[in-house]
Amino acid sequence: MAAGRGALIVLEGMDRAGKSTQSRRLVQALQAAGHRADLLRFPERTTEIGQLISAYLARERELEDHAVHLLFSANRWEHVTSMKEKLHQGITLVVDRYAFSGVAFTSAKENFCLEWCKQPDAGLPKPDLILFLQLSPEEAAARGNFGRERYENGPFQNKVLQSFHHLMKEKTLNWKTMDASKSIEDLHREIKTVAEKTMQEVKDKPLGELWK
Ligand code: T5A
Ligand code: NA
Repeated sequence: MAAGRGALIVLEGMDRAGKSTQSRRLVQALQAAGHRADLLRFPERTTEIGQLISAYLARERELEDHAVHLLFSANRWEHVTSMKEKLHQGITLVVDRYAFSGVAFTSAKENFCLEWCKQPDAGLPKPDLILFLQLSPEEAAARGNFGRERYENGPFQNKVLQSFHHLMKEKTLNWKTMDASKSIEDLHREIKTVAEKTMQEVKDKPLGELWK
């Protein structure tokens, strides 16, 4: 019997919730367990579009708010062909931030509605599982002060969280909220269990399209 497709697993959550730590840890553990798995992250700063985004986040250059939103989306679209190829080859993709960060961050700005923000990402590969790493602002602060990148301030982060909560109401998406205040190892074990269950469940199911 064919091994089936890989799963598309996304990690989202507030800043410093541990998305990058857990994404790396999950890919290592899946590979060690004999699964085929790859790590992706958005923004993917290595492409030309990614370098523009990175300079914007570092405050090295200014970009108009709509324009930068479309660049974040374009940075995902430029990876879609390779993502689909890998998924269909049976490789599970673990993605550190995706369209949900895109929508949550832009819609936290003045004069942006959720619907406008979602449109450019409609049709992207639909995640089979979205893990939302939940951490209180106090616990996040205990993991070190905010850096100097754009968006790293308390009031803006609160608006971002509200936008995430709106997005999580969508029942056609498989959101799972995880308690990110746990130790790295405890959280990892929970995430690995949920991920492997999802991989098993979706291997014979077609890949969906996001927000379509
Ligand atoms: N953005 C992004 C948009 O505006 N539009 C978009 O479309 C997209 C995709 C990108 C920025 O761009 C915005 C959102 C962001 O503002 P980034 O590069 O993803 O930013 O963000 P980073 O600053 O790299 O990452 P975060 O701040 O979000 O942190 P993580 O990845 O959640 O956390 P992590 O794993 O780096 O851990 C943070 C610290 O906590 C410790 C770690 O060791 C580390 O020191 N830690 C723990 N400590 C205790 N217990 C645990 N369980 C811990 N887990 C981690
Ligand atoms: Na990160």
